[in-house]
Amino acid sequence: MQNMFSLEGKIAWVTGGSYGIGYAIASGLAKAGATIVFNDINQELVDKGLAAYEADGIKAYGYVCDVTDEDGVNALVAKVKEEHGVIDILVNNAGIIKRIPMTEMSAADFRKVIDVDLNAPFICAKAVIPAMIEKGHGKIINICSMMSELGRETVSAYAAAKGGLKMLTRNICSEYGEKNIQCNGIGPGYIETPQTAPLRMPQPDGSRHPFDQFIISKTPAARWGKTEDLVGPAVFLASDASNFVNGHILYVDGGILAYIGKQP
Ligand code: NAP
Ligand code: GCO
Repeated sequence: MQNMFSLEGKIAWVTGGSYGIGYAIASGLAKAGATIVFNDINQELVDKGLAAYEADGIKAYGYVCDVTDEDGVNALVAKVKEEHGVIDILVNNAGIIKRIPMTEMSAADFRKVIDVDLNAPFICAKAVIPAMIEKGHGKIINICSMMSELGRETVSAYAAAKGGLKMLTRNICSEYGEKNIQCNGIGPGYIETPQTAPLRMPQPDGSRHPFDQFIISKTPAARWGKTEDLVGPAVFLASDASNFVNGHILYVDGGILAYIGKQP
């Protein structure tokens, strides 16, 4: 049974894996046996990631690459193939959010979020699929969001991108499933990372941020998620254990999407 979840001999590329969810997922894939490749937009962040992986006893290989740059992505994939081999597992994790009321959001800001959160997963998947086809197998995991299903104030661009990412996931499944490529999504709930830090900032009087209290009331688990909560689902979707799971978005949200919320 354990072999089913083994990633021995596999090369996994986690985009934006210097910290946060990407770092946790990459660390988990490494502990399951994968060779980890990650990228970030500048050498300083790559070095920060390399130091963190080393401190955790994980041998990872870092590359400077902006996932929105198609030439840079193609160059990274070619360099990884030359230095390590064909990428077996792609985790499209890199992402940004801009919390701005839609009528106050510039088209440039909207486009930037779409570029990183939707166009880039397309670019990265397009770059790795040909070699996966040649090799006879591949795993693509897109980090979606509860905003792939729900909206809320100030996140119009992010929700549009993550909703699109859900459908890109289903389309890659549809187009390449017969080539033994499984493309699934992970939809994290509200996770404690730098991206959500502003939503958890304690109030001047020391009380919890209103949004923090809101999420606690909306989550059956009555807590924010931790990045470690995503590791098991990621290893499952990266491994042979999920070879007949395709086009699925696995929500790791503590039950938020199933729950109307605690009465105030
Ligand atoms: P995070 O802490 O902001 O980390 C995002 C990572 O992506 C960082 O390493 C960041 O590097 C990198 N990145 C951003 N733009 C990039 C680009 N153009 N090229 C390469 N790397 C880039 O976010 P997180 O909370 O870990 O979230 C990771 C993923 O999970 C995102 O897709 C996010 O939308 C999704 N998600 C998060 C939550 C949550 O509650 N935290 C819930 C659901 C889904 P820089 O420092 O250089 O920007
Ligand atoms: C927000 C949060 C969410 C989380 C996540 C939820 O502002 O509502 O940042 O978008 O990041 O995507 O699944």
